[in-house]
Order: sequence, then structure tokens, then C-alpha cells
Amino acid sequence: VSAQKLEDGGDEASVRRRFAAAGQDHVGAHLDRLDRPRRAALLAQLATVDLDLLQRLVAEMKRDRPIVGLDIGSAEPPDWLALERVAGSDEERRARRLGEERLAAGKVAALVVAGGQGTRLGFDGPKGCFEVGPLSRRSLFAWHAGKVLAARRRFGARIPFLVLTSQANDEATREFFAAQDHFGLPADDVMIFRQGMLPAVDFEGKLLFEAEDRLALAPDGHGGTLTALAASGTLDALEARGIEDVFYFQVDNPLVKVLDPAFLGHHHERASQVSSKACRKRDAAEKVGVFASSEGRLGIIEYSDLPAEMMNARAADGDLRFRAGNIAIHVFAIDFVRRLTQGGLRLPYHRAIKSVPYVDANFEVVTPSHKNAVKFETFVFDALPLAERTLVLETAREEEFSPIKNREGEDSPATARRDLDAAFRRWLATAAPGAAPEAIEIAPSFAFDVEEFAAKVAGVRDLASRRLLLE
Ligand code: UD2
Repeated sequence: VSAQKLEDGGDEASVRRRFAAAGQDHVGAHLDRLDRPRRAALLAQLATVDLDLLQRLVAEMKRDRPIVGLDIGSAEPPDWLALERVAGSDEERRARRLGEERLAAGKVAALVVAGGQGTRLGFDGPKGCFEVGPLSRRSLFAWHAGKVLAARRRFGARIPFLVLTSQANDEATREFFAAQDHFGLPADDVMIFRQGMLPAVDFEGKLLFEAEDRLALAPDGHGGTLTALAASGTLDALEARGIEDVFYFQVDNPLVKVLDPAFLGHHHERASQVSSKACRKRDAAEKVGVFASSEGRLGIIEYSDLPAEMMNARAADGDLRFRAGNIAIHVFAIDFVRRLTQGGLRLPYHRAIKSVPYVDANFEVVTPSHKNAVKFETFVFDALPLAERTLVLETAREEEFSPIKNREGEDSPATARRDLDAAFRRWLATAAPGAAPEAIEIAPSFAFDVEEFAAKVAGVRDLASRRLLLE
């Protein structure tokens, strides 16, 4: 139904009928109370709602069965490439060389997911604009873009940087990138693309209105990355450039080794369709999903779905039985993404119970003090069980994972800066043993890895300065 057709009352009647038949009869009453222009605005938005999907989601919600991408009952700990096996091995060196060749051949793109709402951090604006550089106050977006820039220089390749946004932050993200000159990357190698939105509903399954003439919508989860890659034409563009693998990560983790060659090499060597990095869980309660396998398929069970007895279960070695924590770093093979999205990808929709402001029957905005709504999201890792060939690679937490989730305490800006500081000092120690600056920051574009760093600073005398900012 086009917005233009809706000018005519006939189509309005059919929209009203369709929503009433879908159990959303309050929509008609809401429309009745709007003047013509506002009614037209709302009708145009209503026309974009997938009512079949909405009905299915509400029915699933009323049945209240947990939504999981993998059968929890038969889940076992998965095989993984454990650190003690790979660290310092020939296998690791071979993988790294192979990954470097793939980067130099221009076969890889980097993709950061940044469409979420970042409610826990309470930062106003896209989370990628949050300042994380201990000395430079460089933003998360600048941090990640700097790593891509370092890889481009090092391997002499045109590596695209993909950024997933959502309706809530797309414009602000584009403005931020433009205002900072794409952090030194060529503008046409930065591909910003938008995920879809889904309506939020109340506990009865009724659509909520964020304003008189607007539904309350929320991003459709990072599983939306895959559909958005295809729908936005980004997948076509990547294929046209000969890209074969996408290095996927989350905007909130400044420690991620963007485009890690060893990981790319392990993935390619095994012809894996989706590869994942994992960290040993800090403790049973840590809020990360865990890798598991069931019926020969790999998957991730989200922390909120993991039954307590599985969460706390111990293996014979005394460690957690499900110890492989998801740090949301993956490599997706492009042909796998193409195959998934061609067939009309259907990932399960998880439910998140949230507090969502809405307008009441008097058109007054209500900001609820309690959780009042359900949002529906797909998770990108629910694509794992759809792959025949997968890989889980263990990595050291201190080198790769320190996400910014909360304002304070664990996984906060303070812990991320602490972990960055420690990582910089480890690099510095290779070049200037004993140097102990009061504060240090190594810009992400300064060097791609520790070897490049050591070569670049050899002979620099001032490494012991109190505030050491290497740009
Ligand atoms: C995620 C994982 C969890 C663990 C943890 C590690 C899920 C469901 N859980 O938990 O298993 O790996 O991260 O840090 O992923 N995003 C979008 N669009 C959306 C929703 C999210 O782009 O619609 C992005 C968001 O911008 C962020 C990332 O996805 O970069 C993760 O989102 P989150 O912080 O809500 O996930 P979290 O911490 O619950």
C-alpha cells in the first residue's frame, strides 16, 4: 500500500480492517482521533508493518516458550581451538601468514555493528561516538577506523569498513564520520548501512505509539545485519570487489584485534562458513553467551537463556563445563551470507522486556518507571547452526575483550581504559623494557601489530616521557 493510495479513504478502511483482524483494533480508535495530516503520517508508517510477522511474534509471546537457536536439552560443550594448543604453534604461524595473504589480496572487509540503543551506558548519541582514548579522547568509531587504516597501510589493500546503524542513530553516525573526514579512510570505502526496525508491543501484544502519529519501533537485533547486508546492496558491492570474508565485531569493545590475520587464516584454512572467537568465562554469572553444540551443529546459548544448572556445571578438570564465552567476534564467509539471505533468512526472534515511553489515550507521553513492553530481536549468532563448517578459536581476554556496557563497575569505560593501558604497556615493554610512563596511548593507526610497533619506535629516544601519546 503506497502512501499516495492512502490519501483515498478506501485504502484507509482496508488498513483499519487488516489491523483489527490482526488483533490490533485499538489502532482504528487511535486513527479516529488524529487530524488529516497526522493520520496520513501514521497510515504511511502502518503500511510498512509486516502484520503476518507481528501476529506470529505476539502468538509466540503469548505461548511464552523460550526462543533458542539451538536445542538446549541436548547441548554439549563444543570443540574449540584452545589457547594452549595454538599459542606459539606452527599452526598459528601458518594461519597468520595465510591471513596476511588474504588481507593483501583484498579478500576481506571489516564490519562493526553499531545499531543498538546502548541504554545501559546511558550515553546520548551513537555508542561509537563515546570517547575511549585514554589521552586523545578518541571515540570508539575512530578507534576501530584507525585499526582498519593501519591494516590498509600494512597490507597495501583497499579494505572496506562497514558500519551497521539503525534508524535511531544512522543520521548522527553519518554526520560523525563526515565531520571527522572518515578518520582518514576514503569515503567510498566506508559503507554505512541500516538495519530494519520492528514494532514494540505491550504485554497484551498491542502496538505502542511513541507519538500521536508514530509507532514505537526498535532495531530488529544484530541478526538484522545479514538481511540488511543484502537489502542495502552492500553484499552486491562486496562481491563486486571480490571480497570473500567479513570480519565482524561489536562497537563497544575497543580491545578487539580488528582483522586479526591468524583468525582469518584459521577460518580460510578450514573453509569455515562462520568462525568465532571465544574467551574463557570470567565466572559462571558473566553476561556472555556460551558456545555449545547439538546434533552436530554449533550454536550460542545467550546468558539469559542458559539454565542455572548448565551455567554452574563443572567439567572433570574443575573448570566450567560451558566455558567458551561469546565475545561477538566472527568471520562470515560472503558466499554463506549470500546463501542464507537468498533463501529468505528466518532467524528466531528473541524477546527483550524493556521500558518504552508511549502516548496514552489522551495523547500524553508516559515514561514508565517499570518495564512495560516487549521488543523483538534476532541474534546474528543464530546463523551458526545453519552452517556446516564452523570454527571456535579461543583467545586471551586481556588481549581482545573489554567491552563498554555499563556506566560503572565491570565492563565500563574505566575497565576498558585500564585494559587498553595494560595492552599499550605490553607493547611498549617489547621496545623499551623498563619504561614506565605515567600515562600512555598508542593510536590504533600507529601500528597494526606489536612487531610493526617495535620496528617503528626502534631508535625513538623519548619513550620514557611521562605522558606518552604515540600517534
Ligand atoms: C552481547 C551478546 C553476548 C556477549 C556480549 C559480549 C547478544 C544477544 N549477546 O550481549 O552473548 O557476546 O555481547 O559483549 O548479542 N546491536 C545492533 N543492533 C541491534 C542490537 C545490537 O547493531 O539491534 C549491536 C550493538 O550496537 C552492540 C552489539 O550489537 O555493538 C551488542 O549489543 P548489546 O550490547 O545489546 O549485547 P549484550 O551486551 O547484551
